Amino acid sequence: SSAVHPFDLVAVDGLLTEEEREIQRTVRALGERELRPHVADWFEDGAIPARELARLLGKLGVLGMHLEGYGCAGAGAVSYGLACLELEAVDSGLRSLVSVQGSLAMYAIHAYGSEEQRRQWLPGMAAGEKIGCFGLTEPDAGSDPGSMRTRARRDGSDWILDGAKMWITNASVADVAVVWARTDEGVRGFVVPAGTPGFSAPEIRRKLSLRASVTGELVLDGVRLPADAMLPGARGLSGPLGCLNEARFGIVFGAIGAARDCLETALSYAADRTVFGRSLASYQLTQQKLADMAVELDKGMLLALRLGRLKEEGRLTPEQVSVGKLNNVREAIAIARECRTILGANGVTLEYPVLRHANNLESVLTYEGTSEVHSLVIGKALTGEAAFR
Ligand code: TGC
Ligand code: FAD
Repeated sequence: SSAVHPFDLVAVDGLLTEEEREIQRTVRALGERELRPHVADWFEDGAIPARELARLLGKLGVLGMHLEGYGCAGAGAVSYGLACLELEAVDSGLRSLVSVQGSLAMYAIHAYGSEEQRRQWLPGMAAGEKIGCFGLTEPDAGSDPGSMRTRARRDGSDWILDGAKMWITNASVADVAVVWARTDEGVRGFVVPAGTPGFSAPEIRRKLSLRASVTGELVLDGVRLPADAMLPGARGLSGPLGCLNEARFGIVFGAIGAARDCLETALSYAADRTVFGRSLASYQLTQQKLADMAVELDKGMLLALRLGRLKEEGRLTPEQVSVGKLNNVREAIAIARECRTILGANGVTLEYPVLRHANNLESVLTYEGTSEVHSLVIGKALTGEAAFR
């Protein structure tokens, strides 16, 4: 037929280099071949083969792919974003695995770690042999990480950590946790190997969202660490928040992947489905939904690419990342829900990806800064007034 892909409406491809298109094609092909056939089962079972997946993604080269050295690919920001987009087109849980590994755990060690810490952890994490997690949120401190209670105190030259982290992606499968704790000198980061006495990571079950992703708690009960477990380069809340900028950037692209997958599914379903004697796609009401969704998808993609180019120029600000995260996740979840209506009853099953994406996006709306937090960041930028507290 003469139908065009939504991205072709604004010729998105013309904004990508040949190398970027190649990376996107490679990740998409791997996703279709190795991940999509299993993802509904992983979601339904609430379990993923995390180690195998980490190795597969490590071979693909997407773990810490935007970092330099230590076995990392050193790719550009847009290439990294496109990899996130293609993984999240399969499932937000897979993009989460990559975000937490590369943009949070590895980035923290890369940006703030000592040379020894980088050499010890990064090559294995880039290869997917070692899994990392990032513990900032606590049971009583999510949007306001400054109110964290987890504490690290000195005992001679050692550190002793006490506290609890909650809602931590990859917690129970991690080999290493980057844990943020309050100290006499402000918030500091610690590299905690999973086997350390006093450290445990029970899994959180019964999620209705992001079921193809491992989530857990981190319990720190008198965890003794040597002096060199602390990340020397991070002081204060700007340490963890600096990592969040990286992961949020990946989500700006990733959310577009989930939305694209929903819209592609709805377009093909509407073309094939006959209602009242004609194709569902031929009705004006359906076309209005499809047109509105395609317009929002394209606007979100253009925004992601603009932020990607700014990041490549080293000019991307946290407020700009908030604009992208707020808009693209909010529009992606709206698209997923609208696509669900087009699929009728078929939309509520795991035979189609749309409600799985919509459910996943509930987590994406909340983690990495809720939509309300990003609204307030933008509000502060616009008015100069901080309204967080
Ligand atoms: P505020 O006083 O504004 O700032 C404290 C210090 O931090 C600096 N800062 C930043 N630095 C880098 N990047 C940013 N985006 C930054 N935002 C602030 C700031 O300059 C200051 O530095 P300094 O040197 O003066 O001390 O902080 P606040 O306490 O008022 O809070 C601001 C707020 C609410 C925006 C912030 O706390 C926030 O972003 N809250 C949301 C927390 C969040 O996003 N948590 C996510 C946890 S990780 C996660 O969800 C992983 S899921 C991943 C997956 O599975 O894919
Ligand atoms: P709260 O902060 O209690 O917020 C509750 C509601 O209040 C929200 O709607 C919020 O927007 C609103 N609110 C908060 N402050 C204000 C305000 N000032 N004005 C108006 N409204 C406000 N964290 C990690 O550290 N590492 C991880 O790997 C990780 N993975 C996650 C995986 C999943 C599946 C999920 C669901 C969460 C994960 N998180 C992780 C935690 C996530 O970052 C937090 O859930 C998030 O930051 C929000 O914190 P909270 O849940 O405590 O909600």
